Amino acid sequence: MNFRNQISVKIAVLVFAFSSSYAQNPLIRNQFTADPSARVFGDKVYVFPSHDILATEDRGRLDWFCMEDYHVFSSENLTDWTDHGTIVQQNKVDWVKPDSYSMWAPDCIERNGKYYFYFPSTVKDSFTDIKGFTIGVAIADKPEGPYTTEPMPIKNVKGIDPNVFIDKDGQAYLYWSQGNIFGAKLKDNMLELDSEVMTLGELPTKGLKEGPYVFERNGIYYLTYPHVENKTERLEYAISDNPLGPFKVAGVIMDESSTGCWTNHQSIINFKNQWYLFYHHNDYSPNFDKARSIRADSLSFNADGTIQKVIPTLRGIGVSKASKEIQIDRYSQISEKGAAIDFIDSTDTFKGWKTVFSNSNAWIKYNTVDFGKKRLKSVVIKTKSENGGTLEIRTDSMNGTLIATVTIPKLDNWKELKITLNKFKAYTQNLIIVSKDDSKTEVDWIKFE
Ligand code: FUB
Repeated sequence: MNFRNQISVKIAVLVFAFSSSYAQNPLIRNQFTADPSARVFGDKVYVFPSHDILATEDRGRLDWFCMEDYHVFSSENLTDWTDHGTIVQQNKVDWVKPDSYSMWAPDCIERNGKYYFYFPSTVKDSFTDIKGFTIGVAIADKPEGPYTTEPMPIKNVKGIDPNVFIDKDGQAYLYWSQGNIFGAKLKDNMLELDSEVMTLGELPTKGLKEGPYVFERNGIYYLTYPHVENKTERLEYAISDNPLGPFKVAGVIMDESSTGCWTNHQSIINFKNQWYLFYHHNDYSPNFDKARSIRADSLSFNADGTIQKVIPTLRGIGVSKASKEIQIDRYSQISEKGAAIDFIDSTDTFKGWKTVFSNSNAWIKYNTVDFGKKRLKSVVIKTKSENGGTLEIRTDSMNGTLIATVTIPKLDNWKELKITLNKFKAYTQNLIIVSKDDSKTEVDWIKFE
């Protein structure tokens, strides 16, 4: 490769590695992601998800999960996520069957300044006495890598969905699943089991259980897991006063998906004194639920330590900056009639969504927008309209302060219109966009300048 080519490859890698997406739900906007394992390392949240891709005739198994690598993402503010690129690939791990496309749900944990990334995959034929799924480890000095994979998987582990928990006394535990949920102590080297494998058998006996994720709060050990109680997975939890149980089933964290996504998969973190649930849904692939996208919503505890059910939202978490494009289709609330969400281009769902207003007084509410304190003078709205229309932008409620009235001419194609603000309201505001006529008017995003 000549010098010029080397430079352009380096630039391409840099652009890719630091590409950001501006998130509500789903968090990642340019690729499928699933099974999020979120971790707080230093002052950032890192998410280690699975990476769904679509199978083809010569890649994976059609109509099934297809995963060949892992990326890691990080954020300081839960709004802007940085993709640090690929950290582990199936064809670069000694023990992984390279055409298995089975790099399922992973986890990562820090110990003594090293980052241990645990991932399941299908082991090469006659590589160990285990057939099918087992679990391996890759180690790095920084959460974003580079990771070096161990040549052999962890001995005596058969299954998927690894999760590692380190207790206050320094003892580490590995959990995984294969129909049931299993757990064992890990040695200090984080690479070998240090106890018998236990089946955590106090969980529901009927219906698949997988995806364990354990955390501790106020002396209570929470074992969270997706479980098929009815038709699809819902997120449940059990509690104990010991990391390996016995556990007592304690409740549901998130109900089954209302649109039928068969899997869900969770992790729970506390970041800057707020608890968050990370999970997934097939937002970008409504007709195929093996191509999923990670999401996050806030989570709260009752005084007795039980978990309040989390209702999935599109708005998700994080503060949106008024000066960046605000995707109001990731709404906090929407009127019952006259406002709907649709893909901008159903043949390329990663182009995202739009809001479609079709009735007078239809509205959409978008919470937690930071206007800062420096006066912003105008609003820019990317819109189109069949016959022309009027939208009001208010803060707080339908009767809140009217900050702009946007008169939109008939527009067959998307156009960015800029309108002077009537009023400026500083700091954090909730926005309400209200249609003032019955014409079909569409909005891609709005921002303030
Ligand atoms: O992503 C593949 C599998 O789907 C995961 O390992 C399970 O937890 C389920 O989410």
